[in-house]
Amino acid sequence: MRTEHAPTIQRADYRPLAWTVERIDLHFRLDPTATLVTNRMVCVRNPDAGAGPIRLWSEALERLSLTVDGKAPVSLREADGQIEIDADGERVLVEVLTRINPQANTTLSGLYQSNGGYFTQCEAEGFRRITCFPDRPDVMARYTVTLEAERDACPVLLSNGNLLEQGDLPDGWHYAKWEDPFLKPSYLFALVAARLEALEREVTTASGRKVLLQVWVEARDLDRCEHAMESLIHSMRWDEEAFGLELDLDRFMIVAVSDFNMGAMENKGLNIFNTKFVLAKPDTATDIDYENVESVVAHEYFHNWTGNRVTCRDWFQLTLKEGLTVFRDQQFSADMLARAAGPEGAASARAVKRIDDVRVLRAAQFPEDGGPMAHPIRPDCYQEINNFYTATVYEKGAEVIRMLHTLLGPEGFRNGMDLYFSYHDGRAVTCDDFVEAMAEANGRDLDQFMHWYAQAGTPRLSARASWDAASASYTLTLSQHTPPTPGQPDKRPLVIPVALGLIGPDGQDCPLQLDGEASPGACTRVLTLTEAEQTFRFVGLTAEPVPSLLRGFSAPVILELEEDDARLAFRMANDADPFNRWDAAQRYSERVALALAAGIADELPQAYVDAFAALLNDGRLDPAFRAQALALPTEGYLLERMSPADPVALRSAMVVVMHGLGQALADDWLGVCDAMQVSGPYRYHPADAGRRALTGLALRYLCAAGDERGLALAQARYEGAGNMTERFAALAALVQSASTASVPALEAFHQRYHDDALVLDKWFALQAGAWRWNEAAPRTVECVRALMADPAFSLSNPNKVYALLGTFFRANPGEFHAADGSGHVFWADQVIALNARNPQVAARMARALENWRRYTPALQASIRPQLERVLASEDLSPDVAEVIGKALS
Ligand code: 0A1
Ligand code: ZN
Repeated sequence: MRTEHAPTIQRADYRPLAWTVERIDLHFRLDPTATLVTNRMVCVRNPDAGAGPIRLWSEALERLSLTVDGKAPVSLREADGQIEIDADGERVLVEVLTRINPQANTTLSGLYQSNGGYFTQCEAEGFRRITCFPDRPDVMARYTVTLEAERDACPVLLSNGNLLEQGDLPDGWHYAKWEDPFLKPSYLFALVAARLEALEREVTTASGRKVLLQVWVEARDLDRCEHAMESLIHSMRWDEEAFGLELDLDRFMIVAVSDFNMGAMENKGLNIFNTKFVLAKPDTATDIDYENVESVVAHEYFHNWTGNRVTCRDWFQLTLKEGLTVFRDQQFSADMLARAAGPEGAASARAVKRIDDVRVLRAAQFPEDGGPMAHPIRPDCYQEINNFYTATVYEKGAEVIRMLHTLLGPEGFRNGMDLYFSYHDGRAVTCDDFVEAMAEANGRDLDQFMHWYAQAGTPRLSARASWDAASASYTLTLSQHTPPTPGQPDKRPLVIPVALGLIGPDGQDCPLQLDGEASPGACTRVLTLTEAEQTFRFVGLTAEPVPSLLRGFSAPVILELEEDDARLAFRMANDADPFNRWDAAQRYSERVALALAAGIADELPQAYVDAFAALLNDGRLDPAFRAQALALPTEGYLLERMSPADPVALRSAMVVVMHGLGQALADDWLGVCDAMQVSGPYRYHPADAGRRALTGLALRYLCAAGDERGLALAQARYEGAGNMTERFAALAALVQSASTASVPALEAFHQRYHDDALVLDKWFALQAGAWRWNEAAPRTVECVRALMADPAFSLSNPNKVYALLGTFFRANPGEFHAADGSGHVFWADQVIALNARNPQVAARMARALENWRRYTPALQASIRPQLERVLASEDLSPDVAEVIGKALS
């Protein structure tokens, strides 16, 4: 474990290293407890830096020897995981021999074992746990790697790039030698040595090169790789067409591993994936799993250009690769959905994807931006970089790129990308370099836009409007304000693209004409707000319109607009922008749920039920869109809108809403279940997925309402399901009801999938997320505790922890925050237990309570001692210490 008091690292302190590495030759003799790593690296003076020693980082390494040009170094200093070596001349050969223990490495960072195989994870700072190295992304070197292992245990030996040679060694061992022709930073190094088999495909790139694609998995999973392979091929084609970017290697490999901290990792030519984002077959994966596999495969593949060919100068620039790559994978998924939907359905399909993305942003990033961990997409400081793989860096970062795309237009954006690659291919650069390329390619000044990189907090956008009947003009005043965040009391105005439409009383969009313009133009246009407040006057209207602001969610802001029930219902029915139509429904639900939670209302307004009924029964609307529009906002988002946040009161309100909509519209929901049946064998297709999603939602409402017909239908659908999507939706509906029918269904499900780890994750998550519909039922925390004793559960497997504990802490606030404080005590116990094994996973769980000061005084009083207990616990990792320290500060 590293030192408890991690120093804070400042972005402003960046300095180039005096010595970098030109070439590195690595040799591994793989052994479960005593792997020998020989590192021969050619260190060269950095012409961009002043004089200084060679600096190497080292963590959890047993160093057996270190020489410089074959001799013991004249002067070597070592402190806090850093080694400084004085060296003469321009170029020296540094050789380091280290011994490591992959079996004992429970952090899953560096070299570790999983199911008897060897895997690596080096981003962000795992390479220093393999060998001593200047482990920073601005050190780009050429790698050759030799792997030696016992052939029986590890018949497959993989590393980055091209296979140079392989063969037998004495005593049942064998070896393989790999060479990566591209310069890369150490965080993109990877090796895999395991008993795996591959699904292979040979494809031809746009320029006519033949390349080999492989998906490596355990033999029993070979029948679950086809979708990942197809997703990879689609991603390759898309990047060629959308950005003119081609695969640059002769071979591209994806490897699945069941113990992995994150989703996947873009190591050069050797992507390593959490099995959750590779494996899919109809009997075990839901439509959402299929969708996730496609987008994660795409995300990692797209990193090959945005991240690998052009990488980050330092970790503060993480959003340079992550925000951009998330934006790219979002665009890819939207294009794939639109293509499948055909010309008629394309717009709705794109909106469905946009809604998904914004739902994630609101549920995960908005709370982060309003809490003690709030940081700009390019942070100014951190204690532990692993804590900064956040929704802000990823999802808000993608929104910032999307705004550039909106402001510059698709062609301008593409020109900017082309210029970015032409300037920076093969280099480690900054976010400024990216935005400068965008500015230069478009002849634009983007200085003010850069504030998006520097300011934390979710901006509030508000609008005032006035209608002047005499001149038939509509004046809209938009203003912006970003609340203070830790360390940033004052904020400057941002560049905010506001896509807007005006809806006439007949429900039709009005062509827009600003005062001073000769004629009316399109019905949706983008206004660019750059000041704290700006006024726009629209003319040529015949009646007072209803504004539809921020269409397509054109900026990651909170729109503060007073809209009464009637106006929300009107926009739910008429807004031509499907995103805003969905958003109107979300806002309406928010109003209703928060009024119930506050005790201002005790039942659902009839107009609300009618507005939902109208959407539900509008057969012209795409089922996938209806499923989105009829789903309630997440509790996480609603708690953010509640002050003080009272998760238990909110839960009671949500029960009333689910029950009320389920009961009032029971016949309609049943009708939907009937009308939306999908015939034929399962295929992952958005049209079928939309019908299944709407059916699943219908079953949830019906079961929440305790409707007998709905419960019987869910049971029948569970038993007759021909695929996991339908089976799981029916099971989820039963679990989210007061009915005892869920008990045998959960048992049957467990029996059927008892040896399938990924499916069992669903089973754990479902129970951890269960609401308590019945006062007599045990508290969910007791179920979670009992499930931890299940032989399939393990605190050492991140997927299990995320499924059971993560779901309980993050997706079940009504139970987690039960008034007796049992959830909070349990949380502290688990964070402490995880801290000793896997600090990254522990820190993620720890973050579940960071926004504790937003809760009611009673909850705060229950949470504080638990935060303090964790902070006082022994051997606290810097990861957890940073989270808890900030929460308590
Ligand atoms: N770069 C990967 C995510 C990733 C980040 C850190 C990891 O270990 C600490 C692992 C993976 C991505 O964006 O997909
Ligand atoms: Zn990424």
